[in-house]
Amino acid sequence: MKVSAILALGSASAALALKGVAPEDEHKYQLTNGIWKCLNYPNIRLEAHQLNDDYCDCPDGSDEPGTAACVGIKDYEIRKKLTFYCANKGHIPGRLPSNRVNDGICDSDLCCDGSDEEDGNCPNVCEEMAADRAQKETQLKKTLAEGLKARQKLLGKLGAIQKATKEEENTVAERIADIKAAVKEAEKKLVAELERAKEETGYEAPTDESPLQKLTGFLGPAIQQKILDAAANARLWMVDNGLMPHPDHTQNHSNEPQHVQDARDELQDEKEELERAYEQQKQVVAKSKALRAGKAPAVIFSLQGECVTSHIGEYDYEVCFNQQCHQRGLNINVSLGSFNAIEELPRSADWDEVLEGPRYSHVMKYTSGARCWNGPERISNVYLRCGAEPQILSVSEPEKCEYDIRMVTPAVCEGSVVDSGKHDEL
Ligand code: MAN
Repeated sequence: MKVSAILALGSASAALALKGVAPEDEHKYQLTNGIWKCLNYPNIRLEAHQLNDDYCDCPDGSDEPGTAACVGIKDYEIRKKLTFYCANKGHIPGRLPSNRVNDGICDSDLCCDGSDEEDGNCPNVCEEMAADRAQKETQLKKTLAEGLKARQKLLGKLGAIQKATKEEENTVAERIADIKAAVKEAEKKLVAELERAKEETGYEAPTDESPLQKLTGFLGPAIQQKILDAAANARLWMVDNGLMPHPDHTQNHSNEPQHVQDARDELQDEKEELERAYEQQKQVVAKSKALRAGKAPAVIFSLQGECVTSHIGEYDYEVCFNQQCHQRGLNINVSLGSFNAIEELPRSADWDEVLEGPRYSHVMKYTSGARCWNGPERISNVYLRCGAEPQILSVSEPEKCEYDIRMVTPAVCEGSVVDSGKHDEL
């Protein structure tokens, strides 16, 4: 039997230094008067030589932290927790599932010190791995720093867009005030022309009071106005959509003198101009709000209309920010969806930024693309990670006509650089 324990003699309670045990668990491996008890089965009492002796004594596997002797335990919940700790001196400590201990394979990625196999069977490659990681860490810092710099430029652009949008908002508000004044003027002019026509020819215009006006007269001016506005909007919408003839064509002003008709047309034109200005104001205010929303989505706004293209597999793929994605090939040119939303992705514990590069932090969702033959409309999820140079890295189609596009953009670079555990604010 192999005893891989070092006994600190001279006291009733002695610490064991066992292979495969992490420093934070060492306190669990103490001998009291020469006896150690299984961690979850204190009635099973063992002597030092029975620990890591390649024979499983404890039903929880706790007597074999450094061997694979307990990997046959039937209870999966217990079995999956059996791990082997590698100190990996000079590099990052690792944990290996116990069934990979002493299996004849050097698991250098997790155990660079070779301690997972019999002594001498696996080389210690921790120094090389540490050097490689340090180099990758420098690369990561460089990528993030360059990405942040590129993002800064976008922020400058965003600032300009925000400023222009604010100015547009002011211009539209001024325009609305001007048009309102013009509507008032046109109303006065129409009244004056009607009076002139009455004096000159005795012409009486038909009353403007609509049945709805008559019906709502008792409600008071504020509520009545609200109802009349809603009705006017509904009328406008129906006229715009061809469901109703233009009001000018329905009112009977056929025997009206030309100068009154001209004044009436002028008023109508001003009113229509006012409707268009209100519509424009609605759009500008919505854009302004989206820009104020902040962070990545707002920066992506500043990329509006910019496209990134890559040839992958048999197709060219194009992602346009806030617009559409396309797939083009010999006999194909289809939309993979129109921009619909951008969402933040949760941090994944499995993603090692040093080895794998910046994590994917956002996903842009594109929906309602070209219909798939005999299937649904194409949709795309565009995953974004930080980098200075916009680039499509890969495209896959996990489900028919559903595309996962992975790409790099400075828009999602965040304001700090990871440096072996600590953060440098830039
Ligand atoms: C084209 C491409 C493919 C897609 C098929 C579906 O060939 O858009 O990506 O899977 O159509 O018929």
